[in-house]
Amino acid sequence: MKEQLLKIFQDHQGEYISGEKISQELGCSRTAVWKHIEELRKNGYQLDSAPRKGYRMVMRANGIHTHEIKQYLTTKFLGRELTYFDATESTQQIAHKLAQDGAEEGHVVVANEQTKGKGRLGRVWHSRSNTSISMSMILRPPLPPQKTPQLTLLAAVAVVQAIKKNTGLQCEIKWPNDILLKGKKLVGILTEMQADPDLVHSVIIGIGLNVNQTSEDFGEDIAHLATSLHLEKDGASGEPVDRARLIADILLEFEELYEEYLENGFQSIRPLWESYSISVGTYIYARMIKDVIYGYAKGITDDGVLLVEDESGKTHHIYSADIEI
Ligand code: BT5
Repeated sequence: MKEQLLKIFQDHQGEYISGEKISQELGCSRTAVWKHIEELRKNGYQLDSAPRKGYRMVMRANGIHTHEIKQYLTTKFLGRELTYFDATESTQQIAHKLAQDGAEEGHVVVANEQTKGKGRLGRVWHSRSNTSISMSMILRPPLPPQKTPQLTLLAAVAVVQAIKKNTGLQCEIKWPNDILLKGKKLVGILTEMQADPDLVHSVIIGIGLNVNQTSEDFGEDIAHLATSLHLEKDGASGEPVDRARLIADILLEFEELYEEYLENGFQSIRPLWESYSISVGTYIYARMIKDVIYGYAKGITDDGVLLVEDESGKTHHIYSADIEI
């Protein structure tokens, strides 16, 4: 109901709509309309009411509750089942549990704040309340385990395209899981799976995105390396970016790429990924747990493995590393 009500206000931006018209469109009583309006106000929406005119939305709340995302959602299956938290330790943790309990492909977990967000290798991911996006998608692809790193690359392409559509900003992908804007980290992607040696049960793709943070919102440890869409858009002077719309667009972009990928394989996605990548065609340091390789990044294989040629001409297959350019 709240989702439909938000849609009505969206279709009549800035205009008054009478309580009667709303009750007709929603098929409920005037009292029920009033109750829903009060709930929206509690969620942070500013709604004017005027005698004989009705209600008018003055300010959106920029929330990411299920109904706020669903008002924009146009996917077939991805995000149709959504679990939302005001705050949770990690959406990744919740998604793993849901997947174990049999959640279907396409179920998405979203949080307004994470208190124990995870990066790779036990690192921390900071997700502040009200300003960031933290979400985990549950997939059940018919793939062998070694192919699943490709899904990180798909997710990166989806996020870059959705950001471009929503803000006009062009981001860059740093293999394997970072998205940068003007050289600073904007997005981190964490792909994990539940699998037997030759069978994938589920893949959980976690996406952490800095949306409306100001510089003061980043702690000392990441202030020098992190940025947000708000900081880079219109010199931080513009309206906050609508997080719900951005989530809906990321899900749509990902769903389209995923369907294309399952049908035609990675070769149809690769040109897109390469066009946004800054880690290919240049000299890099690849830092692994025990080793560092310096060399020319020649490209990625169809399995998403980075190929680096060192100074002796030997080509290394890099499965996971931190890249410095
Ligand atoms: C990542 O790890 O970049 C993957 C981050 C995935 C986060 C999502 S949020 C939804 C889901 N639920 C979770 O609990 N996790 C996923 P990695 O490549 O290891 O990078 C981690 C490093 O990024 C940290 O060591 C910091 O240096 C830096 N960092 C942490 N928070 C950041 C932020 N908000 N913005 C930019 N950089 C950050």
